[in-house]
Amino acid sequence: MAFKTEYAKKVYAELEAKNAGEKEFLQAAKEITESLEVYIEKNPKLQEQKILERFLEPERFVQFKVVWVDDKGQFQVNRGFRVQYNSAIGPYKGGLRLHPSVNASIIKFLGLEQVLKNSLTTLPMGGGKGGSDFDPKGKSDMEVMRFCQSFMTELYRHIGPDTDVPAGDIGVGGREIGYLFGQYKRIRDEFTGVLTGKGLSYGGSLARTQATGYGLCYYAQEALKTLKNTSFEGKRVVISGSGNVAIYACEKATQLGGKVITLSDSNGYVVVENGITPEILAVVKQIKEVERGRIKELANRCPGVVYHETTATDRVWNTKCDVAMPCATQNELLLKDAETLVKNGCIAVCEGANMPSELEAAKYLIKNEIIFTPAKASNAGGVATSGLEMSQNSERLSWTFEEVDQKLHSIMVNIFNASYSCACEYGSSKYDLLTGANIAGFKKVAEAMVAQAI
Ligand code: NDP
Ligand code: 2IT
Repeated sequence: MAFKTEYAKKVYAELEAKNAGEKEFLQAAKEITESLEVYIEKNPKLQEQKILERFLEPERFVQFKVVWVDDKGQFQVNRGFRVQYNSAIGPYKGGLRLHPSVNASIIKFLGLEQVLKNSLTTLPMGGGKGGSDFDPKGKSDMEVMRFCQSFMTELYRHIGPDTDVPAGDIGVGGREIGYLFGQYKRIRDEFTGVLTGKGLSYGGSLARTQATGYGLCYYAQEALKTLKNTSFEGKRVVISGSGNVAIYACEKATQLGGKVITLSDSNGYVVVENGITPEILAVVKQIKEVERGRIKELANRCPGVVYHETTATDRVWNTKCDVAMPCATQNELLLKDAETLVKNGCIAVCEGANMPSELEAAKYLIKNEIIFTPAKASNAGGVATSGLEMSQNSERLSWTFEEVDQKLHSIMVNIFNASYSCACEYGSSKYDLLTGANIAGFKKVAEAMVAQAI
């Protein structure tokens, strides 16, 4: 175990015993605890206040049954979750994930990450996360609608515009948010900003769809400039995933002069040696957003696209690149992938997904002075723009795309500066944005928790 202080060691051991077997949750908690102990050591009052014990325990965790009827008239049963992790600095805020792998461990890891991420945005949002093990793949629109309505029939009692504001995540986009919002409104008889990522005709914000991917590139741009005195111009960029985050990261990286070579899904990846042009990306959007198809299909529709089935050895990270952007899911970039990337000359790994790199991979990259932008900082643009959607809903106005995009840009620059400055003060080196982001996010939450005795 890499803990330096007895305090952190003890708190983590207790957490491990209480949450036995929750692999992803313990992974996130360990990473965060390792970072925070440096800060707590310098602020011993926080230890007297038992701040780590208080911070790591979620305020509330609900699990519920979701019963719905499929197109064949058969009952189906899924499990729904919401963790309301921390409300010290604002109402709980965070997405809903629909994926068969969803369980308590995954929801708690995402909720814990969200607390620090939301603090980094500087907007008044606490952290929460939710979802279900429902698999939207292969389901009809009507099945998704019936599932969402049933899910909200339980969730509505736990949320509200000043209590807890969910949004999208894996498997939850505009369609699902519409069905969820409609059901909440029917039950509560109120039209409020209870969800973000809404459609533009009923209170959604311009640029929310693009925000996570664009924000990731804005953050990466600052990191490239500050740490390596360079930019996206002419860089080979390897992106994993082909969902919301991956598509808009690809769009912005290309606009900033990069050449995006790959996209992927859970079956395989496409390589486009000459770079994914706006025309090719339009086909990707058609396949993924409209047809809900597989990335493999791109090879049938565009020349110059080669499809690879992903295996233990044939991995998207084997593609030679300058910048790697994991934008699919947790633990998709392993230590061996980090080693391959470094060997092939990669200078930056910028996380779009939540916790896409296993901890050993992140440490290896930082030690080798590769730019490593941790998810909770570099993918905060999505939730930041959700925060801007909440502001627009509160004042019953909507801002232009340019206004929102410009605010997003300045938030991402601020997040970079805050995490970089804490990396320089507390980290193992100026490349240690992981420690930097954890401490920068934690400071405000800890101060508010102490003040409120929560
Ligand atoms: P989408 O559902 O739009 O896309 C998810 C993508 O990741 C798909 O290409 C999917 O492929 C792939 N994927 C999912 N699970 C796996 C898996 N187990 N192995 C390999 N690939 C997988 O989700 P988003 O783009 O919204 O989310 C992607 C990541 O970004 C997640 O980690 C999410 O938490 C994070 N994130 C999202 C934000 C947002 O605003 N949407 C904000 C901040 C972070 P397949 O179709 O084969 O499943
Ligand atoms: O992980 C995340 O930050 C998100 N899925 C976005 C959450 C939000 O409330 O917009």
